[in-house]
Amino acid sequence: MQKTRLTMLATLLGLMATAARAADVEVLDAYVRAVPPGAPATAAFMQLKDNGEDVDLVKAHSDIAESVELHTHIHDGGVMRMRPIKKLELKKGETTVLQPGGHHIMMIGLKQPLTVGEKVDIDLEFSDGSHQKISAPVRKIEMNMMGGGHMPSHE
Ligand SMILES: [Cu+2]
Repeated sequence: MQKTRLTMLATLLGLMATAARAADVEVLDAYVRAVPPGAPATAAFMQLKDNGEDVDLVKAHSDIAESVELHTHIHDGGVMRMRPIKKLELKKGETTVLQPGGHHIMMIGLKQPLTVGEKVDIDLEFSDGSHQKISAPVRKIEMNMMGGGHMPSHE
């Protein structure tokens, strides 16, 4: 390939990045928890690596659920409870982990059964208005890590 071409491309990309300033978030190891048929809700987990400036994850959308919320867990008198959060702050250069027992994307009112291995489309919306579409496979999660194996409850 010609060097001038590469230089031009690099310049162009540089200009675009400066102009748009869209969130530069790398989504790693995304997956959706497999749930039994008829289960009312599930959750999506992933790692969000912020390669750009500080930005917040403010919303998530998916066609498989009636509503999608950002949640976190808190300890409340020895009980783990889920709480909706308005945003998930991502820091420049850092990786924020969404995992069982921690931050997660809650999908409430499932419209269809989830089959292990099936891909679920999720649209992530950031505080700068940009969106990122991801495709997360449905995966079985062993729930014994939380001691007792019961699902954390909403209040
Ligand atoms: Cu939740």
